[in-house]
Amino acid sequence: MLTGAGVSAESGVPTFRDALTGLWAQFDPQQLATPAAFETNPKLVWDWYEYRRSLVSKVKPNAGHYAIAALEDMLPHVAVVTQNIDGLHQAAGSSDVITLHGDITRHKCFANCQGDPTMIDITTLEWDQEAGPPPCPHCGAYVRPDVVWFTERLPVDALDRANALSGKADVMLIVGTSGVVQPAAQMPYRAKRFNGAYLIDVNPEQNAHTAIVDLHLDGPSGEVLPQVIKAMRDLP
Ligand code: BV8
Repeated sequence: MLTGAGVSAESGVPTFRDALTGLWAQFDPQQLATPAAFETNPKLVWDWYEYRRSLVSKVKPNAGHYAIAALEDMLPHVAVVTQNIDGLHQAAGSSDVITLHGDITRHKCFANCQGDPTMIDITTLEWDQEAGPPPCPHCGAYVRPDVVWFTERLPVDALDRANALSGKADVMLIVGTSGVVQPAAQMPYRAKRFNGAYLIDVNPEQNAHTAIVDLHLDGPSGEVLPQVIKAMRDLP
């Protein structure tokens, strides 16, 4: 699987562009989700992630996440490569999830003062939350969310494993992604080029991958994927 924000839309998690509401509405995501933006205005970026983190803490996986998890009992090996930072695939029971862009519930030192990554448990910290991000208890640098920002390198192990699995996929289900952000958007091309994989896109809209897929399932993943599971179960 390659999944994006669309698979979590029916759980109430705003897609990346929709998350730009209220005081963040006037910003382009690539302006906010960058180390430069955090250095320039740590409170603005921190508060945006705290807003999204509070949203994610209130939602549950939807039927699309559960259908993806159910595939594990029906197929020899299912892996989920996700761009999402909401942890909903894991919450739905998917056991092999590669989080290419990190996890909004985790935090680390912006300077990685104890080595990359220097994870920080913010529940153990006391600070003036109105002032923005807490200081790192080791070095005093700001604490940041453990997500991959634009211009930052993806976690090497996650990217290597995602590339390896994509290169030997027989089937790739592409769910809920506009297919714009790199290198995640490369995975379907790798699957097709290196293993002639059958590509299936689940998305109510055309997107950057529509041109290369073998099958486009035009609908919300929370409705389409349970039907796919049912059809597989009803197979003679
Ligand atoms: C890097 C974490 C380099 C933080 C994110 C090559 C060409 C051009 C540009 C680049 C390139 N290589 C690198 C770049 C730059 C950049 C990039 O790709 N820019 C794009 C915009 C052109 N990439 C990077 O900077 C990456 N880093 O390359 O480092 C490097 C290399 C060496 C040394 C140093 C550096 C890092 C990219 C990661 C950025 N972090 N997220 C956070 O979330 O805040 S990206 C973030 O945006 C998400 O994780 C996701 O990846 C992306 C949003 O895309 P989608 O998930 O697809 O969501 P979107 O809203 O766009 O679309 C939703 C879709 O769902 C729609 O199609 C909709 O129709 C559909 N949908 C809606 N409802 C449903 C549905 N589908 C099904 N069911 C529904 N119900």
